[in-house]
Amino acid sequence: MFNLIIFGPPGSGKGTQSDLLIQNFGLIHISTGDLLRDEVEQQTLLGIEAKKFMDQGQLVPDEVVIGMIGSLLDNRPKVKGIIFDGFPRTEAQAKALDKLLSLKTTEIHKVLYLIVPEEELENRLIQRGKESGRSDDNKEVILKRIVEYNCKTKSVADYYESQRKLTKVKGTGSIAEIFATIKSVIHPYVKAI
Ligand code: B4P
Repeated sequence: MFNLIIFGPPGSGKGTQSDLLIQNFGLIHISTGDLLRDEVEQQTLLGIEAKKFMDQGQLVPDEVVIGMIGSLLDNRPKVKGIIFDGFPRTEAQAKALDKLLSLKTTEIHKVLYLIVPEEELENRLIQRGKESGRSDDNKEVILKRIVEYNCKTKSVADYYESQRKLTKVKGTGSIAEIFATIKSVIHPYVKAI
């Protein structure tokens, strides 16, 4: 089993590159952003609570997100590997993930850190907001999400650096160029399909 975290600030391309990884490597994809948006759309209790945080550009509380991932992993049969996209976003989430995976006698093997300058992040998300109408992709909320990332999420990279699992990847350039770099990093761990 090969477990990968795709890490980076909002708009760095985590979702975009995850889609290519699924197509090329047959890994299972777990995106906490997508899971939370599904809950919001279905107007579940969790979704109603989560929306309040998401619309303010804040992180959803750890216990909510960790609980969601915990039950998801429990319901997964054995798979070739998992891409975690947008999770963990705090050190508490990272430690909880290590625990959940060790119960399944597995671990995180690699963390890819997409590096993108702040101005480019803002431009990408403003553009996506125009095209998709996502309620958190407007300038005011985008700036709050970037602050939240800098305060609570960025340091998660140090957690994985200390475990020697972190690889920084230049997240600017064409989507294909970035994916080519990612492929070269993960090839030793997992075969393409
Ligand atoms: P997410 O859904 O994870 O959203 P994101 O960080 O904004 O997007 P991502 O980095 O995946 O960017 P994408 O590829 O789409 O989170 C949304 C919210 O959910 C959070 O703010 C938080 O409230 C909550 N949440 C989620 N997980 C949580 C957790 N673990 N704990 C607590 N709260 C949590 O790319 C963005 C745009 O850039 C796209 O339009 C794409 O087309 C474009 N793009 C991508 N690559 C490009 C490239 N190379 N060049 C030009 N454009 C590119």
